[in-house]
Amino acid sequence: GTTAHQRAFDAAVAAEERIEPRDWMPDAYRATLVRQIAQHAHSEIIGMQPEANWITRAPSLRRKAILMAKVQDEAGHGLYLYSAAETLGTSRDELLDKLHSGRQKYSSIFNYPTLTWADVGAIGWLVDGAAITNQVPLCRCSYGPYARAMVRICKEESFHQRQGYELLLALGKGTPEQHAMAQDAVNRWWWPSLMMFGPPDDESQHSAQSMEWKIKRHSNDELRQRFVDICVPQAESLGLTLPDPELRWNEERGHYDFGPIDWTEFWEVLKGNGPCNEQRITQRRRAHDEGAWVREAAAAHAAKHTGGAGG
Ligand code: FAQ
Repeated sequence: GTTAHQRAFDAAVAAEERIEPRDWMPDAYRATLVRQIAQHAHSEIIGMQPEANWITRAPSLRRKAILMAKVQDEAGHGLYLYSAAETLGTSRDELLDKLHSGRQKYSSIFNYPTLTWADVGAIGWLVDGAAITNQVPLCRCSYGPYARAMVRICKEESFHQRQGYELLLALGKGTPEQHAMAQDAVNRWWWPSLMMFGPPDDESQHSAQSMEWKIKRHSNDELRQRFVDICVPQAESLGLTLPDPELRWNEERGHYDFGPIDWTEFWEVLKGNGPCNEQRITQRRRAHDEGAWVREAAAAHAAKHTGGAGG
């Protein structure tokens, strides 16, 4: 039979109340949140790599300062999210260990290379744009710490998206070479950005349950459609095209129709076979190993300042 705990949990979710760390929650709810929040945190940290690739080569001091601030924000987002995951009873060490050993995922999008400066713009416009579309509804997630982390993250993501849009606008209205570089970047990032929303609804194993628990508020396909509808007019004002000949307004649906997504490519990237999977995880492990002395020093410092009893 249903326990009193389960009934209280169901009632809280139904009433749009927040579930907090000390509240009782079903084990599967906890496990789903750890899975999603950890994957999200890992994405922020791994997501620093493609853009960091261009910090030393940013074309001006202004662009360099903006890009450094953005990449630093992503580190911050990763830290809020690891903290949110820790409220569910996992440790950061455990989560990082799962990332490094391939037992937890990070977003497919960060396994693509940043070949030109225009990629920094395309990431801001499309990747951060997709992230915002996905994450604004997560501000209403039933789990309090995740929902609250999302509020601040979304504000910062909006700045990131504007930064990318403005960068692409400068290139799009620049020389023919700059315009071509911007168009090439958009051509390469468009389809992988649509894959960020996850598999189609009929192949999304977690969606139905996550929506019932009010962790997810919309299905993967709903959010993907919302993103396409936002991007089409933005591409027009950028003077750029989206690489999909089937993209057209559907009066009846009130949405843009778009061409088929290459789901084989998506699943291959998830299996580790994307263009940069190996490079990203190798770099992540190296950064972690090289940071060992900082963690040890911080722990020693903390132990000293809590009366020396710690360890
Ligand atoms: N990549 O049953 P579903 C950012 C996995 S934005 C990799 O539909 P769910 C900002 C999924 O985990 C990116 N794996 O799963 C930024 C599951 O496998 P599992 C991060 C994916 O959870 C910008 C399986 O496929 N944002 O970082 C992907 O209901 C620029 C079946 O899928 C978030 O993580 C994918 N694209 O829905 C940073 C947002 N899609 O776990 C730096 C929060 C699906 O059983 C620079 N997450 N999978 O092994 C979510 O909203 C959801 O987890 C979805 C997936 C929508 C991603």
